[in-house]
Amino acid sequence: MADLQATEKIWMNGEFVDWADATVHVGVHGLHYGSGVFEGIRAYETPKGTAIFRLTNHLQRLHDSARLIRMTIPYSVEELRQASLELVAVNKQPSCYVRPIAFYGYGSLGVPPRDNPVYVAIMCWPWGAYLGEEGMARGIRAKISTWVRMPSNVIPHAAKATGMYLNSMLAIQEAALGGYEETILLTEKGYIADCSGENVFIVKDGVLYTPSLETGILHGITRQSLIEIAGSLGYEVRVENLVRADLYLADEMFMCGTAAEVTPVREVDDYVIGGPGPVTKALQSAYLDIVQGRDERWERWLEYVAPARAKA
Ligand code: PPE
Repeated sequence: MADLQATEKIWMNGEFVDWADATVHVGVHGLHYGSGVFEGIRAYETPKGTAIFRLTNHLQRLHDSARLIRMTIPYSVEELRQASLELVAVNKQPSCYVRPIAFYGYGSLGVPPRDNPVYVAIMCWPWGAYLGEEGMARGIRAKISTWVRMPSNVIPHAAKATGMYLNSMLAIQEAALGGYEETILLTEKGYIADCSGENVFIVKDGVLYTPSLETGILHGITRQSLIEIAGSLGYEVRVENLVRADLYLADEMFMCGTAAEVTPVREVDDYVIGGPGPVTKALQSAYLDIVQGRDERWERWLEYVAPARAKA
């Protein structure tokens, strides 16, 4: 994973500020209690200029996440959409990762937020292959975590909430210490949920399978996009509960997410699944064609960055 690479500006509470000035007080509520929501979005270079993939859908999910934690974001989806497009333009990034975040700011401390304002920021920076170029090409080694996915009656999973990621962090650290590149979390009942930052698919006898939303996974926008793309390529996709043996016996397996895109998995818990298979390769290349504007049938998912209007 790449180190955070600074760009020029960050959009913060309605204005563009210099990267180094986008700071908060150590007393902000969000820092103490993980009371925030965020998004991960990618902008890609396309033949028609830079476009952000499914930007509006991501920002709608940000608003939904906030609603689930009873937080009101003081900017509409449309305002955040304009801010994101302008930010990418102002920072002159042909392709980058875009990270909006909203959290309770400085006011009172104590668990229930009271007069705390909601701070909103959007950053963007270059972020290469999440699980490495080699992982994209050859597949990664994953380990099922001993940490269980936080049940949806603990924190609702449809919320991409900052505090939730402590669960992911424990799981990925455990896997990394064991020499694996990613981790897969199970539900309390032992069903496959998702990874530290990706959803999961397997292929068996030519059919694609992915866990259902009832396992408490994040409603991945990449997962949903791939279900539609796979359908258009003529593959059958079944959304159903999977157990670990389904992974060990899979013909193919991959993880997907905004950051990870479509990353093949070649081993799970040292069971060899094998290098990227034909279905994984077909979906990976279809996805990369779509996000990079090489497939006009999916043009509706691309939101173009106009040239910078004004420099803040
Ligand atoms: N599950 C989890 C737990 C998750 O964090 C992500 C995204 C997904 C599934 C896939 O969601 P989507 O991006 O909508 O397809 N993880 C984001 C954050 C990664 C990070 O390390 O930070 C991402 O991919 O941007």
